Amino acid sequence: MISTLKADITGLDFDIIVNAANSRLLPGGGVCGAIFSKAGKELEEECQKIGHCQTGQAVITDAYALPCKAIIHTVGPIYKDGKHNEAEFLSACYWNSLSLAYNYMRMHEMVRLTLAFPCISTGIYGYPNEEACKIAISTVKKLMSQYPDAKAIDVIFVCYLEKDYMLYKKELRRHEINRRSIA
Ligand code: AR6
Repeated sequence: MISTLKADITGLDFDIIVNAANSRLLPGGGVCGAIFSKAGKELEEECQKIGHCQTGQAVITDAYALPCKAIIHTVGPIYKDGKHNEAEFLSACYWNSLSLAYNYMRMHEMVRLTLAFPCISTGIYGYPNEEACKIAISTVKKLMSQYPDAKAIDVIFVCYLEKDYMLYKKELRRHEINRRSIA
């Protein structure tokens, strides 16, 4: 199932939450800063051992003091003008995070898994919100249609801002209407 929620992602006890990280896996600001400060120093230590993550890629760590079980750190693109493969990189963030979550689910012999995404790149990295929302939803839908086993993952788009929450609700409704009209 794919859904949306307006909340602070750091307070959620879903199985995995996703961090909108930077390539050096340092605390930074935004949702990343909040995740690092609530998870505790050990998260910084684990991230420094990993060292680096390229734009569009994702890595997984323990969640330490956070209520979730694990954190996936993915590095979104810095939005320039839309002509620097920003859409491909943003889509890769969602795709690679979902793939990691799927492997985690299999490795831990879980039947289902809950995965919470923030609106990657739409804060400090400046990605236009509506476009980012469309890419996020269409990427998750595409992966699930190519790999039906991944439907065991419940994806929750966690919006901090009301405007993102409205966008996600509208876009998810649009997909639902399309699905019904195809069926
Ligand atoms: N829970 C859920 N979403 C949040 C929270 C929260 N607690 N706080 C902010 N958001 P941003 P980016 C939303 O700037 O654009 C960092 O310094 C926010 O409203 O956190 O990918 C990193 O280290 C927005 O919708 O991430 C990188 O250097 C979304 O999270 C850089 O910023 C993403 O905003 C990454 O920039």
